[in-house]
Amino acid sequence: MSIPTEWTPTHGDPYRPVAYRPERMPTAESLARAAELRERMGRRRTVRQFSPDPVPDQVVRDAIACAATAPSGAHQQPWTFVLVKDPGVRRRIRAAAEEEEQLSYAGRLGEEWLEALRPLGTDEVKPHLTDAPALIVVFQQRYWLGEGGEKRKHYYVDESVGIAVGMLLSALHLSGLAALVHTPSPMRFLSEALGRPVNEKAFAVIPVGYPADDCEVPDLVRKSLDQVLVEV
Ligand code: IYR
Repeated sequence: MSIPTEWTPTHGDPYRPVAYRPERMPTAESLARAAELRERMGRRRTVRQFSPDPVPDQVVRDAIACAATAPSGAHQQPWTFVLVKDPGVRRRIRAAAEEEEQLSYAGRLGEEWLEALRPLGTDEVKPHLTDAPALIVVFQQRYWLGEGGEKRKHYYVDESVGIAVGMLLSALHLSGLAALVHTPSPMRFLSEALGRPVNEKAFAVIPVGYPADDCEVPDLVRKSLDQVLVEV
């Protein structure tokens, strides 16, 4: 293995392969780990009622570091994670999100969308944005912006950031924290509230914390493996 160095843009660099020889996991261990992981992941629930109890900062930072190991188009790693703990900033984000959601739930979403959401019990009130002790606001870098203002295309940005968010949710859950993927629409206000550069676009707001003592979740059933897997 080469010694890891600080990342700098690799655009146009030659291909420089290095050996990759991970130790092969014995099948019995693979089976045991896979079954355990399936069981643990099956216990993850999206939480909308959070305890205000603080979470260990390092657990959240480690989860973000896990997310940032995601594969990405041309390895461009087109993501920025903004960790917001400041109560004033969280209050401003909540106020702006609720302003948009009021319009959404009052009709902007349309009847079909509102019916799809009904079993989830969501509405325009978003207490999780101020109750959860931390928000991770995920931004996608739509293009690369150099210090002198040069721009370069980024590829498969939605897919890359989506994969990273999946890995973030897994890492948070397996580290004992609850989370919610919140996508207020439109999300432009987040760039302003967090002073992000023009090449970044908000992707999701992820409140993180512990479930409230009286937390409830919808009585959801997941599709069975048979319903989602086709083997050919
Ligand atoms: N963004 C709104 C509406 C919403 C949309 C979907 I699709 C959801 O799965 C849940 C909610 C909100 O956050 O309430």
